[in-house]
Amino acid sequence: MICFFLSLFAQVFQPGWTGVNERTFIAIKPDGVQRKLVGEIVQRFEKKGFKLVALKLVKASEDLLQDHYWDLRSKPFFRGLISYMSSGPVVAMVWQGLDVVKTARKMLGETNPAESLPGTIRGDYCVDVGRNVIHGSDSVVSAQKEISLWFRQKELQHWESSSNPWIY
Ligand code: DAT
Ligand code: MG
Repeated sequence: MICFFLSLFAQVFQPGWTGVNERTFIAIKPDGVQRKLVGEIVQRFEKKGFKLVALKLVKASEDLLQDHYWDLRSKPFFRGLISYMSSGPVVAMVWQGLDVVKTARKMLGETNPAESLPGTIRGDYCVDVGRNVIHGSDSVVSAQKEISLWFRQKELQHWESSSNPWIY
């Protein structure tokens, strides 16, 4: 048990994953791609001041999606969710910055678009919980798990953003 908490602590507080180096996994779902929302959504994260670390257009396998949504496997909507998420390409991304996990969730809005405020992505661009256009990690631990599921280490770019001194 102690080992588990030590390894969890080490995972969450490893130097590359906190403060301005915090990372989150964001995916524009197949409906977001079909509805031509990719540019608009990427722009929101860029303009906010977060740094793009990885981006790819992928058709996710059912195996990957089952791992990704493992916590929801007993929900009645699970099959529908997997089939919707595998129905077309998804834009998978990693964004980095101070408090990016929490802030990105605010930018997304609530799970149900009807409860999402105007100004949020789900509040502005969708109406149905089953077609809510975007995914964002709900914690730093989930972000680490999701980034490692969707990306290989070498796909994560290390680069200095020239706007850093104007953001921090
Ligand atoms: P979120 O995507 O806000 O983290 P979640 O992790 O609870 O929400 O659920 C994952 C996705 O599953 C969600 O984005 C849309 C779908 N979903 C959740 N609740 C649903 C419901 N009641 N009916 C249909 N789909 C649902
Ligand atoms: Mg979730």
